[in-house]
Amino acid sequence: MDLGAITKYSALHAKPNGLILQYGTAGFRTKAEHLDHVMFRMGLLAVLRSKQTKSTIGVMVTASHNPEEDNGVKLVDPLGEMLAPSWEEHATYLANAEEQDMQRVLIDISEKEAVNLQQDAFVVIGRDTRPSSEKLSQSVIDGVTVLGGQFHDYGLLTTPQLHYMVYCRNTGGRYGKATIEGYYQKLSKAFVELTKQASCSGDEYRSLKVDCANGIGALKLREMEHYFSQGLSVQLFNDGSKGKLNHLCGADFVKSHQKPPQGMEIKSNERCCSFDGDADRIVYYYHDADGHFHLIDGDKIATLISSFLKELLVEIGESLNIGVVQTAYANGSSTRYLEEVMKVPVYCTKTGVKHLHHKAREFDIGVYFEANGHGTALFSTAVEMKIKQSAEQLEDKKRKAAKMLENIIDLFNQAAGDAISDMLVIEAILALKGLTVQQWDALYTDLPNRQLKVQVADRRVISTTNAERRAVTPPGLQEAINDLVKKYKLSRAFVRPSGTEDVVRVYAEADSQESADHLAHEVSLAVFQLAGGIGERPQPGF
Ligand code: 16G
Ligand code: MG
Repeated sequence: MDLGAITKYSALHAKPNGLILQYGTAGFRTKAEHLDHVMFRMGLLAVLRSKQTKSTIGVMVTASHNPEEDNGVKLVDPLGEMLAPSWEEHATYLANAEEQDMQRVLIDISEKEAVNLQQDAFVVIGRDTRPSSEKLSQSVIDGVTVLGGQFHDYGLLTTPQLHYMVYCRNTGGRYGKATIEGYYQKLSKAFVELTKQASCSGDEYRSLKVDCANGIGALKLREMEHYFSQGLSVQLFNDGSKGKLNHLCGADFVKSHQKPPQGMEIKSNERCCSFDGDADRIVYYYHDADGHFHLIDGDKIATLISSFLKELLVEIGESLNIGVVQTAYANGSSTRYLEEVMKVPVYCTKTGVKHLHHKAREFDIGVYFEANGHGTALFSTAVEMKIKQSAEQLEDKKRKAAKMLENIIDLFNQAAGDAISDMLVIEAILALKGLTVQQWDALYTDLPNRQLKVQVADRRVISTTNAERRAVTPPGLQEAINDLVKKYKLSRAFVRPSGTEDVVRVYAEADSQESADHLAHEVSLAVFQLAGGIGERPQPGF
């Protein structure tokens, strides 16, 4: 390590005094103007991680669904996964170090992790379309270079595309080619082959309106469109040509406001979907003939996908273990449908993609989705081999199912939840099964639910257990929630400190919207009283 050079360059990316940031569920995220030093330092850290793992590490510059003025950064581990927990701590430590402590902190991390500083390092970088992203990714590159790391700057990419690149590079090209072309070709080939097998290819199954949140998804989908146009025609809205990123549009807006994005005209029963600002989330929706809006969220996406996979396995005659992973936010109806009707085991983890991803790895086939639309399906290597063999050996009908499964495996981004890949999987399944969007929606009816936020002095006073479904502290809170829940039918409620905002989140569901709203309000009051609420007491009405 050339410590002199590090000190010199670090001063050019100086940390604002007193600023403390934490590497959270989504990396670092805050106003873009506060992030220059964090980017430089994450460039340094990526080099150390690369040396330690002897693998390519990714750095993605994005703040996903946050407003355009924000930005953020996430490191991607060798298999396309989120950064290991101990390195998240190093990231926080390094990002908050004062200038004069930089050398010591770097040495400290290197020693703790037994990093061989002589080892080569390689880092790949991607960024979203925010005005601040280009300059910030340059600061990452400065960090990489000053520690002697090699790099490849992919420029504009969706977050899942960067995960894909990292995964390809670390698996010697077996997973795919680590180029944008490679990504387009791999997914499109699988999609086109799959949809060729669909018997009903009427027009109603083959066009889709996509709200791109005025983000990177628009650019990438436009580039990719002609690769899969045989199987699907997409019409892009909020493509960034005029609107602001994530403003009144995108998956987060549609899911949390339960209404369509601005800038998209929807005729009744037309199939529509929204991506978020970095295209790792997707939700579907439509208007029925009476003009009512229907949201099809991550839970229903998981249901469609896992049911289809299960059907294919039955057809092939393989008894592989398949599991669905959700969080506490999953609608109770979805969990019941999966367990009781589909007979698929369901598991619950804490909020945050890394927890779901990790759990899903335990199964031959693990399908994971957060209700907000983050998710994918993971297939173990053994399953992939078995399916490929079956596709060669089995007789007619079974072979067809095995072929489909083989293409589906190729179509899912195994490195991360990916709006583009998920969209193509969903479109293929709908075409193969001849399902309309209404038929898909009718698999089960969501229980009415409500989410609220409560301001408290220190949200860390709330701790939870049982995958965030029970509050352990402050004392008395869980008992209060239990008593409130008893007052309503089919009800459930939980609270948790947000990992991305300074608030406590409240979730409630019940047999009617009125009951869900009441329950959520009453739970908010309990949080306010027992967990040190600040500002105005929560008011009823939404
Ligand atoms: C982050 C997580 C997302 C989670 C959300 C919860 C990733 C890539 N993103 O955006 O999975 O749903 O945080 O936010 O892990 P909250 O803690 O504020 O409710
Ligand atoms: Mg995102």
